[in-house]
Amino acid sequence: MPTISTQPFSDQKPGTSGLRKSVSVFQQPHYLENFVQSLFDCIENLHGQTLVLGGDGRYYNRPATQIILKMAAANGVARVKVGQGGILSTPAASCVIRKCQALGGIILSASHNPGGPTGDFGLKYNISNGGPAPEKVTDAIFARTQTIDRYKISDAPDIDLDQLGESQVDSLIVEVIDPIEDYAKLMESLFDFEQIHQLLTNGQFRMCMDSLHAVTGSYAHRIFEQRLGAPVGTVQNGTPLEDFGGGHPDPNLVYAHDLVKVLFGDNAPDFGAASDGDGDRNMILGRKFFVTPSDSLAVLAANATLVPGYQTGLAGVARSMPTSQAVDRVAAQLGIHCYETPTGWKFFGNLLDAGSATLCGEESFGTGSNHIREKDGLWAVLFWLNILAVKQQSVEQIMQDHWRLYGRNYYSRHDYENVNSDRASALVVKLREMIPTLKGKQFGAYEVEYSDDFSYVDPVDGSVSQRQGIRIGFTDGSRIIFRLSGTGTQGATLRIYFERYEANASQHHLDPQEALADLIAIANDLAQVRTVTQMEAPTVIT
Ligand code: VG1
Ligand code: CO
Repeated sequence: MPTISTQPFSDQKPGTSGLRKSVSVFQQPHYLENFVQSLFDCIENLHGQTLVLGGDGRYYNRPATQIILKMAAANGVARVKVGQGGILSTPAASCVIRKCQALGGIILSASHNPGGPTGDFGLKYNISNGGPAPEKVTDAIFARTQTIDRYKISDAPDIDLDQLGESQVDSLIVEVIDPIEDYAKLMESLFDFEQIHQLLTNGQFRMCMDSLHAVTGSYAHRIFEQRLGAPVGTVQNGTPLEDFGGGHPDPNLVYAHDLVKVLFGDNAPDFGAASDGDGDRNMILGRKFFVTPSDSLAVLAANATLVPGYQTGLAGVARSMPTSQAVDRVAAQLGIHCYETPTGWKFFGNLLDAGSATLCGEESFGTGSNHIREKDGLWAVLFWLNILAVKQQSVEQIMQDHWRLYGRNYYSRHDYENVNSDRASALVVKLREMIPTLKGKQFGAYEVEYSDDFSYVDPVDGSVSQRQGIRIGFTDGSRIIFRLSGTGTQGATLRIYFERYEANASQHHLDPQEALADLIAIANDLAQVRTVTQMEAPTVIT
């Protein structure tokens, strides 16, 4: 079996969600191979095991799949289940890993980052629970990439990824599977498909699903149009493309502009949704109405018992630290615990495995549950449809009622993309220095109650993750949070998160940017954001 000698690349440290780099970086000789061999070297008892493999279909998905299959063969893996065409959405991969009790899986995706020859590519390893590898695993892989000097790869020919069924690369059995079937069955076991079918075919309710030319196109066609009977055309931008049609496959008000045009236009449908490159994010819209991801998580938690898969109630909920505290209020009402974790889905895995949390969410358009170990875009859309089918109310009505009951957590995130990395790091250092001086300080109507750099102790395994974002909390519960992105591939992305609680129902109709204007000004002032970023305004506001 050919063993190829190689030299380390210094930049193979996985970020918030796997290793993400531009395609041209991944295409360098030995780059992908080094990382995959480092991963294989870190997996105990790889020999004779089953792995799952698939990606979001972006440019370089197919060649990377062939390389990984040949390396799996050379490293003694017994069986790889690979999605047809090399495709598996991230949630579907998690579903398959769990269902076939695989040792783990490799997901090829840079998620919401643009694709194509000049876009990004990525690789993520998921462990046997179906979830992203925890930090101790990714740290070990990175350490291995720094000393690697050889990798093993079979010289067998490429296999046919389009033909369902089994074939062989040397002694490795490659099983090409339908990427949708197991996932669709799982969805059917959680939601009331009959009731959703009635809603979608009653002649009154209309929905629009925008797959942004990314991986959920085929999943959405099969589930919404074929299984649930929604009219053909319900799914738009539903043909997966290697470059996502040149767009950002990121479901927010900026990048999902086609959907926004439909839902905020004349004769708008009742419900709109979009998902990202690899299908784990979701955006929910009503007619001329946007649901923030943080509010969406709170609504799902408050209404979970209306849905068959969650009718016995929730064990607990979890949210990433920058996600708004809307779900905390629901948890308090339900008498269940709300966990606060660092950004990144990998931190939810232990809580889900331990049965401590049932629903999880992030402000970055990620929502999910214990049905798999990844966030799940179409799952969130089906969850909303199930609630709408039971309640027979509009999205806006459900949200207004929710705010009346719990109060509204005004929320927004401002991103400054492609900032000079040194300047961005300097900003964080300066804020860290400021932390001890802030408590008790008054900024207009706001008084600082606490300030820290968020640190998390995993309640299950005791592992500690430090420096996860600078928090400034005010006495009225408002928060400003600063952190640098761990998924970008160009310069640094500064994210600033704003949150303010409003109990008074007569104040629930404001534009979030207005409602948060004072906090936005405080953040600018404290961190000198404009000067540091040399930008007048954020590049993306969500
Ligand atoms: C971003 C989001 C985070 C999410 C991660 C992966 O990370 O903020 O909440 O888990 O992307 O999502 P960062 O480090 O750039 O803020 V995905 O759908 O890109 O896998
Ligand atoms: Co994603």
